[in-house]
Amino acid sequence: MKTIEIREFHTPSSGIFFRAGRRLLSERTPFQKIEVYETDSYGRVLFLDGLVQTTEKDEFFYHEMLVHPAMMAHPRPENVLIIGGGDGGALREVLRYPVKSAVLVEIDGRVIEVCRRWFPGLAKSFEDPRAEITVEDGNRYIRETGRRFDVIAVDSSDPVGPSAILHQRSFFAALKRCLRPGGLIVAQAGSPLFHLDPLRKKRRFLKQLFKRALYYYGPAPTYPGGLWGYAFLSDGLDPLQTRRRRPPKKLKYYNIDVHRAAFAAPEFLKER
Ligand code: AG3
Repeated sequence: MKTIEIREFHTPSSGIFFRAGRRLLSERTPFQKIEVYETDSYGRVLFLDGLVQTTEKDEFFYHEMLVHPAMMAHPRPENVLIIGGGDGGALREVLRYPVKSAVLVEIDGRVIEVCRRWFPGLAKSFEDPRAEITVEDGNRYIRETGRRFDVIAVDSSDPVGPSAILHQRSFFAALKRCLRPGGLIVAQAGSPLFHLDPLRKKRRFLKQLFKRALYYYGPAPTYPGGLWGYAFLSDGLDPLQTRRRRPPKKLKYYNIDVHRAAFAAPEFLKER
């Protein structure tokens, strides 16, 4: 059988490769290049501009860890906003809670359509009546909307291309204004192994903007370094305060013990 080999370089001399049986889709949109491959080991894999965004096999680590620490830390998350996340995975996790609405703002409508077709396990969340899908520039949306949210999750890609702005100070300052009192923000924050400098820089401005700017970590087998960082931002809520509430059923990674452990700083990341 003919196979295709696809790779993402994480550094000039290392990265990840997949042998794919089939290329299911490759297309250029006004924003980026979208590709979907069928692989034996990871199932379907979604690439944006050559960077692995999600795979059927390991997406649960990232989507559960992006969403549940925030949803569990907030006492009553009713209105949720997701910036990016056009594959629907973060939305699926948010909708496991009894929220009133979950607004997803994705810049590239084609990502949503492609994932509806090729990643039904993620994109089924789009059919939920509580989901409101908006195809728009997230950075513009947060500056123009009058809506306010209890939890905001930033499910961006790397700080290049259309996602670059979603890693900047001005974006987080504007995002903060979209919070209801007591609200909180989580954002994917890159690889602590390979993106430590930008992580440090970001932490500096986040600490100026929020009373609490914490990092937590979780596995991400197909992302650079295999360990992923997330920022937890609030003006009050402490993610480590124990709650009686139970997490949703049938998760694959997250639980209360994982939650606590995720906020522990690994030795190599402890601040000098
Ligand atoms: N968002 C984070 C993707 C980062 C991947 N980076 C990389 N492969 N270099 C993922 C979106 C999934 N909802």
